[in-house]
Amino acid sequence: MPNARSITPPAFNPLTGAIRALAMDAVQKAKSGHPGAPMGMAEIAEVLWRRYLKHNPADPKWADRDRFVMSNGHGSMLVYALLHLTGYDVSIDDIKNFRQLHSKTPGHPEYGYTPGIETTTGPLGQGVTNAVGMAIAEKVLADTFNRPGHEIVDHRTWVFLGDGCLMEGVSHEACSLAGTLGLGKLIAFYDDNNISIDGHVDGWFSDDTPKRFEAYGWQVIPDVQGHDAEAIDAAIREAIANTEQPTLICCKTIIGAGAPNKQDTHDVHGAPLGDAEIAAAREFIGWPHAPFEIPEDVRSAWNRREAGTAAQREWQQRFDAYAAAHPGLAAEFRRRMTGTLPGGWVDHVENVIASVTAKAETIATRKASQNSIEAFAPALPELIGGSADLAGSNLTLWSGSKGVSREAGGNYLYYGVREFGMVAIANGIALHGGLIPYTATFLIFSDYARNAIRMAALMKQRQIFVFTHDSIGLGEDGPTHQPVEQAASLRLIPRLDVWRPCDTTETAVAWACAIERADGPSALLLSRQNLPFQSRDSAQVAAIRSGGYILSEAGNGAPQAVIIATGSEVTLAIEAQKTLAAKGVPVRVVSMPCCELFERQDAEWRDTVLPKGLPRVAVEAGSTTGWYKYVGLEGGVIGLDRFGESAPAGELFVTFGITADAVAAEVERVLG
Ligand SMILES: Cc1ncc(C[n+]2csc(CCOP(=O)(O)OP(=O)(O)O)c2C)c(N)n1
Ligand SMILES: [Mg+2]
Repeated sequence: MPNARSITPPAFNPLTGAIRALAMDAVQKAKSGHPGAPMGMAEIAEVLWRRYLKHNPADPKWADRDRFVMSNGHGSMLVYALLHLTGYDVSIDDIKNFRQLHSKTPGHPEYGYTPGIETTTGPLGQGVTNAVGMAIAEKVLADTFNRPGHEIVDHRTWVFLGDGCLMEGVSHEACSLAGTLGLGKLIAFYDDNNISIDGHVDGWFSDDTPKRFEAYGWQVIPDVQGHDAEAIDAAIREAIANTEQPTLICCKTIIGAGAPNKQDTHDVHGAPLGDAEIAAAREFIGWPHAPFEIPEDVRSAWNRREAGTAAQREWQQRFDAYAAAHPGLAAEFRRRMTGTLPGGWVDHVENVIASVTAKAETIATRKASQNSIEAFAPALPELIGGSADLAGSNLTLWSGSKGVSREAGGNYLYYGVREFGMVAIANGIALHGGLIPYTATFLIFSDYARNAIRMAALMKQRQIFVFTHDSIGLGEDGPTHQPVEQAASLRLIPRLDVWRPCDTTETAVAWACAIERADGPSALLLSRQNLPFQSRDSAQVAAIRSGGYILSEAGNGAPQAVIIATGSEVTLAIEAQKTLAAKGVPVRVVSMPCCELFERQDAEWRDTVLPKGLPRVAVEAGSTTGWYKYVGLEGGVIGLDRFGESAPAGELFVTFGITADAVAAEVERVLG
């Protein structure tokens, strides 16, 4: 297809010249990286970052700053150039260290490495989805905290995205919901350069993007000349004026604009330009300075420290007036934004766990989870729930749930059937601060959300995943819905705590630990079917927080073996223990609701629970592979390494040999 795009090329100036030079020089020095997007978006970035973005480079954590997300994260050098030029703690040496070990300027923007980076981007489509979450967080917090005459939460979320983000399905999930919720303070710039890695996109991406976003209910500003500062400025003003709808500004750009021989080709997407082309570009854009040299007048024209400090001071004065009028709310806002749990939390948790334990109910752990939410949420207003259209199955609603809508805030998101979007949106909510998101679907569909789960862990975000229907125990829905490998595969994700509680008490403790865990996400794998309550003394209840503990010691002498079990299979382990006891074989039962937490305990605890040299058998209705690290090759594992079947649950456990008798027989086999 011929390229029928008519684009006004940039009128080069020193402000955008600085961005282009830093991008091409840093990529050249690193011998890797992506100069195309930074050079193609230089004008858009200059207008947004110098004229509109509300931020203070001197305080990147200012609560009411605008959030900026570079969803096309491969263009990281654009953000690093902007952070450096506007005065964040990103030095020219940091820019020279682009893509080097432990630098502040990693290959893709990484949350926690660089001041001013709001989220980790690179996995295309997720940045804009995080941004939707940030805009939702702003809306919800504004609804909670603002009072007449006191708009203390009032900021925008800005996004850069490219063809790749729009091709990724998750952008549909998120932008569709953003339209429904009317997120008027969300403004995205589409870098419409007609290029992705394989070349001109006409052969694989011919959507009518403006129509697509109009259909979502967005305001779309089409055909903006992306190298014309005044056209961009006018589009931004139009976007800001519309407070009822999110806005997509479609900017026609030339990838790599400024590289005279390579611009507008996929060659500039992700490779250094080379010395000759860089020299030609310097000439072309009128940038005579040496690599990494920024003239003082350019530097000061970019610097935003003074303006940012003044903007923050103005906000602080308004916040002080708010605090005088509403001291309780102001204190609560500060608490929420620092992520501190409310006063009295520890006692509250203890009371909840004591009362759950006293009730000793035999119910499904998904129901126990709902009871936990019901018990914890009133004390924890930052909890914001949601499910991907399975509220009635995941049991994520509680009596105080209020749905977030176009008209109002709330504490519950009806995410619709959008698992990946849900978890990535919730990452944005967590990153924004002030809220703790929990999200839910069937465990089997955690695979749909998987990369966003991984991103939560990578970014150390507090998010709680409620994954119900955790095994063949769900029964009749059959193998499409029965998880087999999901528990094991979630345990492979570094820094993700995976809980599979066996009863009401373990479920309440799992919820408490997940809420208290400020530096990473937790997944709660919960049963559809009822599970018997296990009785414990108070030391055992306390030991649940160790991730693995002795639930039932051998009653008839020193244990000859240990059975390790999780979730619904704990009861099989207890039955097997009785069977073996009757045969004169004393065994210990260890409940292991959270392997990751168990592994964070000291060696003494681990050796006490799982003494060296004692034969072990593990039982879990799922993939056996991971359990061999606990039982060793001489140990035994009762599990499931094939797909399930559609049938009543009880029949399935028997058919697949996941029974108390099978566990007992396996112990006898292991003991020889
Ligand atoms: C989910 C995901 N798939 C693949 C990639 C690899 N990748 C990085 S950039 C890119 C092409 C992006 O095209 P576009 O967004 O148009 O960026 P441009 O080339 O215009 O800068 C791809 C496929 C990725 N980063 N994330
Ligand atoms: Mg592109």
